[in-house]
Amino acid sequence: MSIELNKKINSFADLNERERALLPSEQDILFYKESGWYASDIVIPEDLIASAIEGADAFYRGERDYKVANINEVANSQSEMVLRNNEFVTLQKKELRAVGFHPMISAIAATLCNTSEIRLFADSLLCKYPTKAQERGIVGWHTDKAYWPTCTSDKIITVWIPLQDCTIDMGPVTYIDGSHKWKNETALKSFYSFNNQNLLDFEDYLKQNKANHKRSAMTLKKGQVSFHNCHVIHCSLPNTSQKRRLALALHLQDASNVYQKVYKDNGEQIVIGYDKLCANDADGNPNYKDEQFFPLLFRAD
Ligand SMILES: O=C(O)CCC(=O)C(=O)O
Ligand SMILES: [Fe+2]
Repeated sequence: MSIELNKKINSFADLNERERALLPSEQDILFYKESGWYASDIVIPEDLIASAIEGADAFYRGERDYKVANINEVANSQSEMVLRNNEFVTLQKKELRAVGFHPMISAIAATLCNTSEIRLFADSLLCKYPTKAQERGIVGWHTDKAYWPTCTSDKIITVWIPLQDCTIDMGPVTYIDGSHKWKNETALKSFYSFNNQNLLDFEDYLKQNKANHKRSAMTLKKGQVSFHNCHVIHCSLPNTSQKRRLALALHLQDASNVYQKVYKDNGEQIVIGYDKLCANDADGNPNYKDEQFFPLLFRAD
């Protein structure tokens, strides 16, 4: 088992002509700015997805291709709970890395964020099994940035890669269009937390305050990928189909992102899980450019 990361840094030059044609157009970039999300064409080859599914199953059986030192403090579900969440899987399993670090993923992210660099921040392998009577497997309304107050950048982007066709009954990720523009509305913040299984209070708020909002469910075909800005409010509903819904989510930093010290109202410093994993910089603060956990994936040379 190797502890070496694949050090290949992709760039636009790694895309073939067909792939370049699938990059977001000027109009797509405008759409992303306005709506806060973008769904790509089919950009991940079918064989890579088939192999990622095998890689996910092997990961669940406990197999690893790369060893990551001190990997604790991150979600690592051991059982077939209705919503299974395992983090930093691209650093541990080669087939999941092949999809997550695919040059098209970083190239689209860099194009949408208008950034010169894309660096990993985190990833999650999310398996949503069909709903059981007691457990419904909801991801409650949230913004991803709410988990990372220690990040300076408002451009961090999440990539959601379903590993099969995702139909509406499978509980695809669902965005509120344009909700990244609500980021300074403090009244909203109390509603969302990652495993908030109660979607109703926020629904009431929306009814009263955002009557005209539009929701977009990412019912994507296998190989399509959706991208959302870290301030976009989103959730996912129960999987009422008969099949499991497997998705790889990647959280990517743009070039500007660095660590910042932040404090709770009571003065206590906020420390997120990743701060305890990564190396420190010269000032003793978490280094969000740590090559082990936050490798550089793309440079827009
Ligand atoms: O896969 C899901 O249901 C939710 C994923 C999510 O919240 C994200 O990708 O940011
Ligand atoms: Fe999310």
